[in-house]
Amino acid sequence: MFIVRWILGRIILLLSFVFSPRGLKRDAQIQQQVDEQTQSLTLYQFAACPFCVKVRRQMKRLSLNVALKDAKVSPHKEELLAEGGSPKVPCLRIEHANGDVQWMYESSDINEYLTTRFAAQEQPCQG
Ligand SMILES: N[C@@H](CCC(=O)N[C@@H](CS)C(=O)NCC(=O)O)C(=O)O
Repeated sequence: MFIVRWILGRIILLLSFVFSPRGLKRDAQIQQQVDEQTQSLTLYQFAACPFCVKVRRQMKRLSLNVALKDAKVSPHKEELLAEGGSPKVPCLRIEHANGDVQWMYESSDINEYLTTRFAAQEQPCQG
């Protein structure tokens, strides 16, 4: 069973690499602002988890530089369980401006949050 899951994981990673989405292009100044905002985000994830791949692909599409933490290894694994409340991945840790920390589970919810927050910050139309 472990071998089958391992092979499936490698296939997922290979397909994701081959069909890697294009990242949207922003004006350098806007991208810098986005990079500053994404410093308060961290994705707890496993490399070959299909739900994590789904979120990472959306981050690539939106050109978001978000820190990744492998939740299979210490101390990230323990952090996720103790602070997030569940060992499940993907989980997005969001540090709000007022210092509050939110732990967002569910790949669809994470992608919706990222899209709502960042998709509008694209390269403005020229002319
Ligand atoms: N519905 C969830 C599914 C996430 C999920 O099943 N993640 C698996 C890894 S692929 C996991 O965290 N398993 C470990 C656990 O449940 O403790 C999503 O879309 O994010």
